[in-house]
Amino acid sequence: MLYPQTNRCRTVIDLSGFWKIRTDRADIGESDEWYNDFSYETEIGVPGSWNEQLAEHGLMNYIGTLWYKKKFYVPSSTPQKKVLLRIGAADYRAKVWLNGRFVGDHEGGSLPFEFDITDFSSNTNENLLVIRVNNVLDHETLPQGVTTADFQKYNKQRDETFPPTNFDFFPYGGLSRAVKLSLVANSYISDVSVQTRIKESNGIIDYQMFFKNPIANCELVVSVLDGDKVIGTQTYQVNSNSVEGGLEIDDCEFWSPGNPHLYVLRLELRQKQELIDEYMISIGVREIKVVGDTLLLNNERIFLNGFGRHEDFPVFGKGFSHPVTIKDFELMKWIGANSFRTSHYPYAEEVLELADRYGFLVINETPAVSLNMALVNANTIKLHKQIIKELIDRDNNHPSVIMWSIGNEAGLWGEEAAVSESAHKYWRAIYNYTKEIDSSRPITLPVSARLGKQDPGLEYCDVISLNRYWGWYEQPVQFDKVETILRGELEEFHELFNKPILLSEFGTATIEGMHASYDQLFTEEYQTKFILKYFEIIESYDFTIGEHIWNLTDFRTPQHHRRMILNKKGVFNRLREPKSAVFAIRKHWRS
Ligand code: BDP
Repeated sequence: MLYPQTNRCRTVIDLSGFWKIRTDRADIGESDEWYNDFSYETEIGVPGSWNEQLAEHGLMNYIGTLWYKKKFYVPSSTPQKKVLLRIGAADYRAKVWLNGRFVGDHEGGSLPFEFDITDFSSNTNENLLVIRVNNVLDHETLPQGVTTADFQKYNKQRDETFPPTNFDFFPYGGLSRAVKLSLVANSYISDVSVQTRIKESNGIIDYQMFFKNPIANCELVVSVLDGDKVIGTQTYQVNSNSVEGGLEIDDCEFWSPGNPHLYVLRLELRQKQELIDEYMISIGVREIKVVGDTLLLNNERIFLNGFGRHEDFPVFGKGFSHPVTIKDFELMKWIGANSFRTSHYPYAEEVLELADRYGFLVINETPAVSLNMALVNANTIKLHKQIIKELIDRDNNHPSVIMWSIGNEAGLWGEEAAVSESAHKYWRAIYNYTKEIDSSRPITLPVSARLGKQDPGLEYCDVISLNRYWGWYEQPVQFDKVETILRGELEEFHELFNKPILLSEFGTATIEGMHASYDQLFTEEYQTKFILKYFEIIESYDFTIGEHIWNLTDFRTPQHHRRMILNKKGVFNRLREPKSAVFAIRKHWRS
């Protein structure tokens, strides 16, 4: 699925703005036919989560159904015949109606979905778009939901959170990314998949293009542009729904964090001399691979400095914001980071587009966070595969994406099933499926300390990712023990698995303004000392390939006695103001 683009043949209409909503606490909207129209309760900003925006309407902790509506016109003056409706993300599931007719549905937050609404829309009258969004999670969703009964079953009453989750970030609801219409020709380019390779000093681009409704005597002209200059062209007859081919760039400028050089691939669909459709994508030529216990970018070793993050900001919740994205990228650049992980779900596409340009290396994660392996079943694995397919289809062309993370910390509740043969079967299947779709990128599966060396996440990955909190949750303040335990684990896992190791999470909750002259949890000094200690240990081994601090910023979590409203492990607070650790990190990473 292509990101909407306005160009010589396409027009995008962005439906961002104020939408009208109605909460459906009793879930009667469908039987009462709200899809035909409903009397609205209030307005809401889209994109944006409903929680903080409408806290005064009782939506702060709302888990349930909310109906959205928006009216729009399709201009009759444009020559395009097809109308595509694309919803950037609906957390967690959506049903869509246009002018009272059911258009389709989608399960899974954080990923876009698209419908051809040509036959549903009018270009003479006003159209009414109605979307039912529901954020209830259960045992078969990704992430999984959890109930009070589950907490009791696992003897975790004291750990109950509100809203209940088995993960440590807020379960926001709503249309968190833009809803857009694309007007395209009847016969149009529907998808593009690009892979790049290095052949000595040349770059090779292999591609596959897909079309909807191809017509006779059509050709596809593929050009590579460097700035304004066309440096290569190929022409193909379009006889079916797809075309495969490739181009070679002589003396290619390879993409890397130090030089994020982007070429443009321009596709023109022509019939005789008439241009029917076109699409442009930026591409970076680079290769990423794991060789032995090293990670190589363009055949050179690369070390990842960076962060785990969240899509989280006051009022917007998970809602995409251009300024906040720029701010976060500037902070990461300023501090000397070269990478981040999209913990714990796919981020907005604009984030990856910007990462391509800034030169950040991204570990792109699925929303399979803290899977309770006693609860997974055939439906979970089916959905997990569907999400991986949608994620790779969406993000495959970004040079910034260097790794897929197929989950995070399965078996967090210590359930026996997490190390059973069925857990192995599950992760083996997910790992193999991901490789089948994209063999060009390494795969990882970050693990907690809970399952030790038994963790299937150490086996079904190309890079071992460890989330470690020695010196915080365990052995607080005892840095000698932290050193012994962490070194012991790193050496043991390297010996056992001979894979590169990334410290994908480590950090301490830190309240800005708290200080102590001795080691004291929650102080700014403790965060600094902890992070520098981890750096020292991680960097003393050749087989470690990176250090990702948890977290770039503070973020909202469900209510819980272990959290002061937010998870305070950010090195910047939720408003992006620095805690003092950032100066020590910056000095270290930039030297
Ligand atoms: C890790 C999780 C992350 C949490 C973090 C923490 O991967 O989502 O926020 O711990 O406890 O286990 O802060």
